[in-house]
Amino acid sequence: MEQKLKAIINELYKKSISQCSDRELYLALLEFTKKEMQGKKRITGKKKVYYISAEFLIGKLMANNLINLKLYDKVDQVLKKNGKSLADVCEAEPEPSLGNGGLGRLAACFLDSMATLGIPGDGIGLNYHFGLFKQEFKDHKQTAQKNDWIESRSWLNDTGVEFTVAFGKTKVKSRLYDIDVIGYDNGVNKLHLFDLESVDESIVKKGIDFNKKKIKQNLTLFLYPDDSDEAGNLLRIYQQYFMVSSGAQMILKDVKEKGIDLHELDKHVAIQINDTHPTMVIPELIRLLTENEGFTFKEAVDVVSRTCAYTNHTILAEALEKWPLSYLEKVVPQLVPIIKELDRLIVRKYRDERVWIIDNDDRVHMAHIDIHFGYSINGVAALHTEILKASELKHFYDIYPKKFNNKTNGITFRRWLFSCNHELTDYLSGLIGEGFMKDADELKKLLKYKNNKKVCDEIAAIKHLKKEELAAYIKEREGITIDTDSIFDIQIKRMHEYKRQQMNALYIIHKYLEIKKGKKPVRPMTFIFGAKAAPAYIIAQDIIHLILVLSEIINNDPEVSPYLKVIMVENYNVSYAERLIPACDISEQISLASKEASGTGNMKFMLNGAVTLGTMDGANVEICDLVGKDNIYVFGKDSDTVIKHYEKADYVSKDYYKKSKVIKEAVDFIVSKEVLKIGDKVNLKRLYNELLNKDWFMTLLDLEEYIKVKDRAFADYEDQAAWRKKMLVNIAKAGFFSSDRTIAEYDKDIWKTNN
Ligand code: 26Q
Repeated sequence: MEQKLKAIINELYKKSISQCSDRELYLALLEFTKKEMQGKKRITGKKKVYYISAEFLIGKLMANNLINLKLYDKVDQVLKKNGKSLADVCEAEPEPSLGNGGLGRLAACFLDSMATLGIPGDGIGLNYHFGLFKQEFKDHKQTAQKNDWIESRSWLNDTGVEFTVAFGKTKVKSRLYDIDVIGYDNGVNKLHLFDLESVDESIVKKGIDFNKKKIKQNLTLFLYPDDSDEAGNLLRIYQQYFMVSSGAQMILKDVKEKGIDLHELDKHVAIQINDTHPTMVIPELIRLLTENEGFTFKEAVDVVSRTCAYTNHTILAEALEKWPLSYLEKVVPQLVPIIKELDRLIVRKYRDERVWIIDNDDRVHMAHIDIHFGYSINGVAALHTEILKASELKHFYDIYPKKFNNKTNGITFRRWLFSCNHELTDYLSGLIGEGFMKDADELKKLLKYKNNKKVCDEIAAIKHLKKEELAAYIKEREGITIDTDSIFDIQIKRMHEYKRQQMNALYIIHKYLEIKKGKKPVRPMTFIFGAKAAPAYIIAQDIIHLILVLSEIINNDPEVSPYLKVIMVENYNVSYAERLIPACDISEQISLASKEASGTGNMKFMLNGAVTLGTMDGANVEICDLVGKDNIYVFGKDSDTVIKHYEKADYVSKDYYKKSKVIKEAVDFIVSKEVLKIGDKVNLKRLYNELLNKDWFMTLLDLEEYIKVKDRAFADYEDQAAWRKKMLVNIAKAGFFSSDRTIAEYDKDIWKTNN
């Protein structure tokens, strides 16, 4: 390995390793690693999975590819010998941002697990040149810049393969770029990213502004541009169709090249549809089979329905896509007759209008297409699937009980333990052997050390080390000093009202007011947030503003800052998560019960020895079942209660505000003189009014109990022996949340690639 790498470096730079910069070494390692992956076997089999998704939040790839090639330690040693650090070299990689959050990161974890388990499974997505925006803070507000991540040398391989995609009479060319996905100690699958041949980066002027109507130039520039107006929504549909048409053409080409009869498509292909964003793949396949392959409509519908499966990631009504028929007529007129025919099939069969595809307002319910014309519908955590069956998709469950199934999400331990926390990984290997690296369930072996003080202390020492590393990084990046003996309380996820970052902010205000009144915490507290808000989501911007203003006030108040620090990290992304998660003491998972389909950050924190503070929502329920009530802090109304409030429309936030002095004080502080001196009245007043008069996600409903339980968690932290035991139990029980387990379940129940 050493010779190969040196040869590449010599060829590129005519230098020795020690003379190279980290950036030069990164480019050399890129070439080396790509070659190594090319030398690995392509995973093949009778049946292949295509995981189609508008997002693949892959993060930086170097460290993970080396880990999966089992070359990380060797490369690390070679560089060390020459006075270099592999971790520093890996930093030189630009980070793609081809996703918003959980849904996109899940797709990336699944690719890793499919390759690791040797399941033939490729990803299909889009090659967004500027990804999701890069977040910058100015005047305590979020601004958006482009993330220009594609370099002349990158993980992308230009395949030269092209397809034509038609939007009615307008035709564009798509070009296929592939990224190799290497399994842990296994072969390679591929992530296929389609790009617009005629894309023009130069139409982006200031920030992320560009002409949304210039489809032939803009189609693959950004992930999810502003969808608040018609042009933005149309662009989303253009992107979705571009992705599915290219993908469908590629799949049919692959299958035909293998000499397979397309009538047997379902025996050779499973297409997993990641949320409704790729739903048009169903009518598109039907179109291709009938127009080009001589299928009757019925034959096409039958085989496609046996090939496609759908994963639901949300019950939020506003996130379930319903496109006006007129939009589809404008963008993809060729699909409209097919969608109408599919709707007619359903209308003929079922009188219940709630299951029709096209509603009375002529909106097309994308999920309904997936449910009727796919063979599997899965939720992403046990509670979520139960809610789908019992309420959100009940009418469909009544028709197709057998199609519904649960696949509780998971995370790849290669990234979320081995790569981001070498120290803990090495320690665990020394203690319980390396078996857990291939079989995550073996983490359970740790349980026998539950009452072993030495082991618990050693795990706590690793936590402290990771806190020191994070503190140094935050000092450098954000310019804020934090006390590494303080408790690190972390909430990192998309900014959304249902996730209730505002509730956490109200707790912080409450603590601030307590300190001002003379009630000092026994130990300093550090609150860290990381989140991007969708540019058009006004209240989410307001919450970011509040947190940034609080941070300014609190961190600069000499009376308070020794006890309290608030940090909102700039441009939170996968790499930042990899530093934050190993350093966390308390993991904030405080969504309104029933609203968080699963959560996956909760699993990453647990695996790294943080204790969850959460509601009985999403996968928190399963975490609670696994670790037991002593090892998690649960609060808040349960999902049944919340769902009933919505049904009866009887939640009035002002009642809670009036009833509780603590709540009133905290909420009023948002528009207090102190805050308005620094903050923007428009944002703060709007947020204040929202909480008081609407509070759709019931922040005030759970606030008092949140304060109580969070205070208890902080107090419990002082019994370090007991806390360390909780850490250990959390790590030991995290094996269930390996995405290898999740993917094995998808394969056994849905894809059946081994049949
Ligand atoms: C839809 C229509 C128009 C514009 C944007 C969107 C849109 C964009 C992104 C809708 C949804 C998303 C992202 C959703 C997401 O990340 N969901 C998360 O998926 C995770 C993986 O299953 C779960 O763990 C989380 O609970 C869920 O919130």
